[in-house]
Amino acid sequence: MALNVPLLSELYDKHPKPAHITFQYGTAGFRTLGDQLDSVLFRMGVLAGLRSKKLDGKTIGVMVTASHNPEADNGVKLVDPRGEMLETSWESHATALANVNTATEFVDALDAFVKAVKIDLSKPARVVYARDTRPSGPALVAALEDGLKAIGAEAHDEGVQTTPILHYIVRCLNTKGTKDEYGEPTPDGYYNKLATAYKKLVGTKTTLQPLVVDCANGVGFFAIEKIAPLLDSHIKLVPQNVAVDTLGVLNHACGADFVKTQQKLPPSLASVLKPGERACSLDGDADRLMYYYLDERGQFHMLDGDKIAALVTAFISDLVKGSGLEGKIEVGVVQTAYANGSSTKYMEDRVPVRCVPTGVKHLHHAAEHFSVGVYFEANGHGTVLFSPSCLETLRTHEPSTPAHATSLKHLLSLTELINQAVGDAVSDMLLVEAVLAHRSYSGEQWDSLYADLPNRLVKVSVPNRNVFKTEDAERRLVSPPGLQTKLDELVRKYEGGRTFVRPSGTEDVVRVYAEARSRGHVDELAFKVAGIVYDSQNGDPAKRPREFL
Ligand code: G16
Repeated sequence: MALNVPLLSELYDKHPKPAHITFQYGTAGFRTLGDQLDSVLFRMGVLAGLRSKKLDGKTIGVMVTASHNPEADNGVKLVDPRGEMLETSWESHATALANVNTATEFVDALDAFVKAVKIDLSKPARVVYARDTRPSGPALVAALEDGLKAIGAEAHDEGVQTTPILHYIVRCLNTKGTKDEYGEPTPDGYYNKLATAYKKLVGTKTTLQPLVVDCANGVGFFAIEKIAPLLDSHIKLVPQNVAVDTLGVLNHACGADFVKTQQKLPPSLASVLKPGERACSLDGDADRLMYYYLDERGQFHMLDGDKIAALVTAFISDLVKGSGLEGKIEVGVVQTAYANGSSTKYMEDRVPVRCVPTGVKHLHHAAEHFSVGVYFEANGHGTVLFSPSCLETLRTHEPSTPAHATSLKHLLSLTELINQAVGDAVSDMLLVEAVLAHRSYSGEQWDSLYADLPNRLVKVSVPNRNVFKTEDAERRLVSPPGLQTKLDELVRKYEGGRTFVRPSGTEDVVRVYAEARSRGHVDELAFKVAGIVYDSQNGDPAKRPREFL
């Protein structure tokens, strides 16, 4: 069977590539202004079909989202059969296809690709897709559908969903009828699975105070609306920032990325959250989660991905001990360079810890090496993976005491509650709430597990972020030459100082991270580093952002 060249060429011509743009499959797929992505969506439809054919007709997912980015951006990423990110080796094929300039080049590139990776075109292609609430979404989905048609894929539209629900559905569809069956492949199946596991896990524990949930004015609101009634009286969710139909407000002055980067309360919550209360923020596609609380004096305190990882790791480690499985199940943690130094120390004193480059794909794969792999990025993106052998151990273990049996039951509920496909803000939120209920922790008690080193994240715009290359899990720059030496000299002047610079894979900026013993020092360090980065690329002092001076 051959490619349908006439159909591919005809539909290709409906989706011309904008001149002078080079697309790149980045940290989480393609991301840029939504109105520039039409051609990319068409091509990713074709590629998703080919990926499915290559994997013998397994269902591939396509998510149209730009997650935490501003509303005008959009993006697309492919989801592999177990609900994980696209295999890295295919990212370069995606980039190559996104950048060809004519229908002939496109068909030739497809043909060469099909031969090179040995795709049997007679195999079926199955693709399921969804989008977030961005206004550019429907048109991009139409372009995607043309791509799916051009490759002859059997396609299913899940409409507007959170990113983790799409990942969940992909995993369910591909495991249906196998021993690894993951659940009912529908959004309702997802909500029921999580709600049931949550209620089992918290049982008769005292109900916590209502939880304020900042939905970032995005699709997360739909998920909160759906799951809240299924939780009965076990927890009351109070959704805020729910203006999903209002233009211009998605992720604007709210959401997980705002909280993490600004380290403050979304202004819209100022009149909602009272001293002593906790709240959380989702991001635009509900795959990140950030917690915070106001102390008795009304002071804001952030509980980020590192704090979530610490809370969850300690809880799971105690359950493993409590069920008599110590030595048989190893709990490990995966972090990135953004992890606060204090969190790394807290973890290393308890469990093995690995540091990997930014991007869920890196964390996910590293976490698979542990029986229970807890992975969280400081930005609130993460989950906990239970290995197949760990699941087997949990299912077959004979507890020798009632206390062992209770801990084992809780561990089994956790395997149902925690999304095994990808980081998931709603699943993670219920996980945190369950642990808080078990521990009887307030936000303040949770926060006291360790004290964060003051830190700051700064974005620097440069003409070409691709000149920045890193090594050592992104902790050191190898290019531009000489820059790392300057950073080393600078950071030595700050007690407890640490800094690194890396190009973002989702925004057209270079990110600067810094931490030090005091707030004053860390701000100074971060802005000095940002200034050095800016000067190394722009050379126009007149345009230097004021805060870098
Ligand atoms: C995506 C990735 C995350 C990553 C984040 C920022 O998150 O899935 O793993 O931490 O981008 O990446 P970068 O610093 O390279 O821009 P999201 O929530 O935007 O999909």
